[in-house]
Amino acid sequence: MALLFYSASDDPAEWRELLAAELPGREVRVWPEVGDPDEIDYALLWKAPPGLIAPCRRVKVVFALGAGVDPVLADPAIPRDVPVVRLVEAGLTQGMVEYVLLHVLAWHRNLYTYRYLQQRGAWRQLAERLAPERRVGLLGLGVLGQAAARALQAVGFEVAGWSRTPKRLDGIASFAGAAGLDELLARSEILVCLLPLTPETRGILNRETFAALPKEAVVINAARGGHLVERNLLEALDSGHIAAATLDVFETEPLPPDHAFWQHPKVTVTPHVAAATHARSAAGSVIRQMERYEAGLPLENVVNLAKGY
Ligand code: NDP
Ligand code: OXD
Repeated sequence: MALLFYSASDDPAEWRELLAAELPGREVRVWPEVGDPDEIDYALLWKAPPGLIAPCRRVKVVFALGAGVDPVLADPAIPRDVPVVRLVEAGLTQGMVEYVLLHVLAWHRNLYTYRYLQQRGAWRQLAERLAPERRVGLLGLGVLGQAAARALQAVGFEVAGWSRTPKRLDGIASFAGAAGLDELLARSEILVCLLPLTPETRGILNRETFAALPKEAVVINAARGGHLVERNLLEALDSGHIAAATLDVFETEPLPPDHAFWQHPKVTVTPHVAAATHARSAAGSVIRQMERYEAGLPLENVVNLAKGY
């Protein structure tokens, strides 16, 4: 039997080597070398062209090469009767923790304002606050949200998070559901989005959400571009209600050269790099799930297709 690999952004040669070393007896085929599609029983996909696995009718498990499975589920050819396993791995989590800490601290300690002042040769000491005096709110308290929350808490921030179901996390306030969202927003001076993109969360960073944040809040979106209503953010930045934003993800990627975010003085753009998939640790995580499956053990990190994450 064979595994079919396709990724728009990962090195197939590296993955082939890593997988082949750990999966003796299983052929690793990198698309377009599909061979006999009936021999493909595992598929490992990231941003595959729609319909790519339609001919592979004997696929037993689809592995996503990312944590957010929206690009995989967007393909109507993904079978609905086989498990889709998303990527949960230490490298991805570490990357996101670093990204969130970096950008929360940058805004918290006025890094961009000092840079602006430096460029003008201006020696001006701004009012500084310490982390326990700053409230950070996370949209999403899953694998990445909880890891980021813990890291922010360790620095001393007052951290709260929002999820579909309430959480019990020592020292981290948990809000859930529609009513919980308003409470979370009202107390978030820095808001970090780490939600999956689903029909329920699309457009959640919108005019009403921004209005519910305290004046001069900062917004960090490291989840998906589809969460953000871009024109609403531009309005909120122009009105001054939102002080600044850091955006890693965009509705259109790469961000078009003429997009307003590139030159906006209150926006920091990063090119979808918050948390990259690291082949070595990620391959280990995928192989572990295949071994569980072969041993008849329940798969972990299976996507709930009804919820979309
Ligand atoms: P998880 O599935 O572990 O966590 C998702 C969280 O969002 C859960 O807490 C879940 O609630 C909550 N949630 C989902 N839907 C709703 C809703 N309708 N209302 C309230 N809360 C909701 O995902 P991860 O933490 O692993 O990843 C989060 C996202 O980060 C990914 O989906 C992806 O889009 C993005 N990402 C971005 C990267 C980048 O480089 N920019 C890299 C990796 C991921 P509950 O716990 O109750 O289920
Ligand atoms: C992911 C991503 O979801 O890289 O893993 O965006």
